[in-house]
Amino acid sequence: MSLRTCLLLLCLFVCAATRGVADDGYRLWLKYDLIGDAGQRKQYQQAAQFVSVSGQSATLKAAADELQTGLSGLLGQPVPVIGDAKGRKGGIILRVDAQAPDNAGLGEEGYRLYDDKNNLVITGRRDVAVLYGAFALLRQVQTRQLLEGLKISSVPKIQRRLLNHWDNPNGTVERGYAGSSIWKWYELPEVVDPRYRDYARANASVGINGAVLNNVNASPRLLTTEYLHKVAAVAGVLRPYGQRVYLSVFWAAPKVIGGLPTADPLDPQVRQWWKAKTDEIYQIIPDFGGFLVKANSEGEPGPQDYGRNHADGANMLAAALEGHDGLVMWRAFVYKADPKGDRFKAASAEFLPLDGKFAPKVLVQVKNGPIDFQAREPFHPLFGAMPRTPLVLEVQLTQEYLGFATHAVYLAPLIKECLDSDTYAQGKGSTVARVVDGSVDQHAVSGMAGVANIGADRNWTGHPIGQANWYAFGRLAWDHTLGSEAIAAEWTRQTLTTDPPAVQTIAGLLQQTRRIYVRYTAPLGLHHIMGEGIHYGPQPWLERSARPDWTAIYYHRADSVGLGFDRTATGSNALALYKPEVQQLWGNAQTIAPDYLLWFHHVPWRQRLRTGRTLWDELCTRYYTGADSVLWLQRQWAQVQPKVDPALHADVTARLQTQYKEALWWRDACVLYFQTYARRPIPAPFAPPQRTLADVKRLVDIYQLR
Ligand code: GCW
Repeated sequence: MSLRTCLLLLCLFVCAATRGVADDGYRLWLKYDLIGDAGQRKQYQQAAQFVSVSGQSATLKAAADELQTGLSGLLGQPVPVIGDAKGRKGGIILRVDAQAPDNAGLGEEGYRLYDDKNNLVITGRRDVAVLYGAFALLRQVQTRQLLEGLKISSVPKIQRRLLNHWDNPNGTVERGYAGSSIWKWYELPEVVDPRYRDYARANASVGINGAVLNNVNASPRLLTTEYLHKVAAVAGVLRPYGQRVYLSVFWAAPKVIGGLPTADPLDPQVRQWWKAKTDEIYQIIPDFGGFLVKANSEGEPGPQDYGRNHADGANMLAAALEGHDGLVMWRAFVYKADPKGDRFKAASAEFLPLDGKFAPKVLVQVKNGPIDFQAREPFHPLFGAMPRTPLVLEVQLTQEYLGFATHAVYLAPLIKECLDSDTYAQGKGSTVARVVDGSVDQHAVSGMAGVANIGADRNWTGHPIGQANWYAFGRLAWDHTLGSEAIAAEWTRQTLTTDPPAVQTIAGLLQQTRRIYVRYTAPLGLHHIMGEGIHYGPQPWLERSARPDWTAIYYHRADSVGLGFDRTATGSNALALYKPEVQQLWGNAQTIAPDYLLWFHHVPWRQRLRTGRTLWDELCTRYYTGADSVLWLQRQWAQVQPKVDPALHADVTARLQTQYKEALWWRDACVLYFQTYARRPIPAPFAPPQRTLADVKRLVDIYQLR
């Protein structure tokens, strides 16, 4: 960028900042607004007088550009990008150095930032590491950390840190609540929306290094030559930012687009078709990341259609990838309709026998919990139970069961709860995080996937707070030891305000949002009691559906005696899938943490819990206090009003109003419905709902109308 353009940009930034132009959220956490405090600004100005970069790669250019744009915006001074610093001081030096002994432990992507007394140095063994370091430096400035004496070294704990888009070729997004897909397939490859680059910048800034572009309920279209060229155009934008593209594959593609009579993974023609298709992909997209597969799940075709198993299918794709640097991520989200069974155990039944049978290029991708992205789930029993198979942790950032883009739910606490759970696979400390990063079983590959909450809405995620979930996913995939409230504070400082008390208030409220959501929707371990199909609003009365395990009564098992799914030895015994230590933790209704109680026990309404209340009273208490807590969220949010952009503040305020209204639906629907079994009054000090169960049913059943 020339000095003139730089000055022009600067002028635009300053004007925007001083005129108070409404923040439409497009810039996410990469705002780079001028630092208001002149004294503070000066300190940074002295340390960032230029950016020096030797080397020409697109990635280094992206790093230098980002520093230039970011720092000139933040500091209100031109920040020229120069070649060799030639002994100059007071700048930022980008240095790729694979030989430096201090860089030895950094791997491909790890970076170091340090103050060498003359300049700030960003170094790593590869260009992409320097790019991550550049974003880390910008984060330091945006969060107002001191640069003097800076010394940071950071290496990702997980290798494949991927967003999974559930985007369809027609532009819709399955379970997407932020508008249509950002991928404009009909316009590609000729028209390349500049937005793709901003997407790539955002991903890189939090360390995300790949994206599965299409829905796991996959269209075969993406594998056609025509579409591969479109995919290549997106890959071209993502590449300088260290991201590779991946595709979800439709299992029956050899039939649908290959014209073969079968998609049997052991059929030589089918194998040949995939091999040729994979070779073609790598010709068009040389750094293609690999395949994600949903097979024999929820009606999708798969190897079982031909009497084969998941390993046969996955290994066939792995064979097709031989000679290429790509992986297969085979999803474990499978469950057969069985009215007598327990869906909790379904994936284990199919996958445990296959441990050790997968080819080295295969990872099995497992959702955080055994059912389906509920507001709270125990960790999936496959974690720690398949030592010979690398497992990818899949979490959902789009809020399918968590209030769409209407409810404020910051998900880092949910993700952390899973990551920090101890599987006891190799004794104490074998957390899900350590199973996934490969350290428990010494796997060479590792991955974590977040189902994206991104759409074409101007602010990307619909709910402004949803941006924090994209952010937190990347940060946790890079380093699962980070704390969720610390991440919230970091995001807030870059996105909403740097005012310390306001940051504290916002991070504090974010940290509570998921707990609050659980309390007014599904407290004490209730799960899957939401609206049928749409997965929005309460529908605990749902007793008939296309499959029994899509109803609500299958899961809550309310009767005149009590509530909850007995998964101990007297019930489905799903608990036996866990190691003895975990069984001990959850096996006893008296000692289990109340948050997990009804996941594992059918508890009498009058039984007294650890909290001192009976089950019924505790249930009501949680529904009522949960809904009340939304008012607390509103008050906390109101407090920070002077410190946050007015348009953005108003948007969140309005969404919090909807959230409260719907929290009351949930509360009233659930207490009134469960009361028909418990036959107990709503305990003091709570007032019984003013409406009847029929009233609330009418209200929420509207959402079931097509
Ligand atoms: O939770 C279910 C969703 C489906 C989704 C499926 C999956 C993509 O309701 O919409 O399909 O999970 O994860 O495969």
